[in-house]
Amino acid sequence: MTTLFIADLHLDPLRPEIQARFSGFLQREARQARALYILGDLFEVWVGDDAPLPEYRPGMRALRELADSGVPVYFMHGNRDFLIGQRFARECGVQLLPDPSVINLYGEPTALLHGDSLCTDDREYQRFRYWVRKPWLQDLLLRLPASLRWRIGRSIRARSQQRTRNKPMQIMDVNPEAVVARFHELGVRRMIHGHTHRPDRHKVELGGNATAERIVLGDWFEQGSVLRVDENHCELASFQD
Ligand SMILES: [Mn+2]
Repeated sequence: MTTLFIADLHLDPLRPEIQARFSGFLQREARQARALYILGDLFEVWVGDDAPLPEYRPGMRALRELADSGVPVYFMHGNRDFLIGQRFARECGVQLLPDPSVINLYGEPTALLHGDSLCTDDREYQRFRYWVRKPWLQDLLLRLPASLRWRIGRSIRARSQQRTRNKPMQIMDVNPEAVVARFHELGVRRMIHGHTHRPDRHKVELGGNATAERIVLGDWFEQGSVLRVDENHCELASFQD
């Protein structure tokens, strides 16, 4: 049986076609899977488990149905939906995974990350990440009225879109030294992440004669993107509905 990895769907009321693609994926391919891992940025904006947009509900229901059908579903925070918490996990039947996590994937220790922690050249973003990942700051945010949180969430998104447009592509990608350091730190030879929206499989030199593989999942803006892994195969694929 196949284990599936997806990331960066960026579900948003403005893009109903992604919602449809996601529901179809959960109702068909994912039903046959051994497990599904969602490596962050499932939602474009998430301001707290008490205040999902009504448009997010069908996706949440489809996740719950998948989990109820017996497929384990794991969720890791992205930089957009880092405020997802235990209530969401309970409601959708998913298990929250810390970033990074190392899993045993058919005998191969494999690191899972959202990927933003590897983009160390983007100092401005790393400062932002440092603060918003603080539990005390998140608690504080979650105590604000939901309407205010939505205002903050939307303005952060608008600012980040504006900054992203002005940044060189290189700065937005992973830093090669940060990648090698993370491989050593986690003691693995395979890493799977999303975030950069540059689906690819990279061979990484770890020094000595050691090599590793870094697999980058794609976003779902124009198509679905999924990594399928079983005992013998590892396939990074995109699909239309
Ligand atoms: Mn991201």
